[in-house]
Amino acid sequence: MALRTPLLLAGCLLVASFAAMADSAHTYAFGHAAPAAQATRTVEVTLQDISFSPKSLDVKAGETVRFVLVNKGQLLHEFNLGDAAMHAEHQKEMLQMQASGMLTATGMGKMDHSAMGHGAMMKHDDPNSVLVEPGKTAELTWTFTQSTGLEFACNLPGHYQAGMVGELNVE
Ligand SMILES: [Cu+2]
Repeated sequence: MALRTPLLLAGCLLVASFAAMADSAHTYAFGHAAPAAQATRTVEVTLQDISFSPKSLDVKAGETVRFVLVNKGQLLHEFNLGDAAMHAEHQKEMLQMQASGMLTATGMGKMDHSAMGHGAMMKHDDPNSVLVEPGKTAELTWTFTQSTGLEFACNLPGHYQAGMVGELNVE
């Protein structure tokens, strides 16, 4: 039995890394994730219950921006870059993740190995999004490639509808 657990873990990691590779191949018309070292500008965004500060952001096409995301609330929040249609889609996924126990109101749910196959398919690792637990700080660095109108949003169930969304103008 001593050998069995590491083997199982290795299997899980393998599944996870394949999924991550598939996801990183996913492309976005408005840009791509970048290493923080490439950023030419840092923007701090505060996440609260339930809003963002500042409420809108302006960036330039071609700019690589390091977003520093400070969760000063009591709830789990997300910072997600996309257009309104992308956010609507992601909200459906987040609802499923919450229903399955992967996400709770305040953090990531417990990992249940019996649901591993299911969980790997639904895990939250989109390159344009980061989850920030209460009291924590996270980062997302993104290169914006073309001028467009985007939104930065929290897609946790009910948060977008409660106003946790801001305009992100790429000029
Ligand atoms: Cu939120």
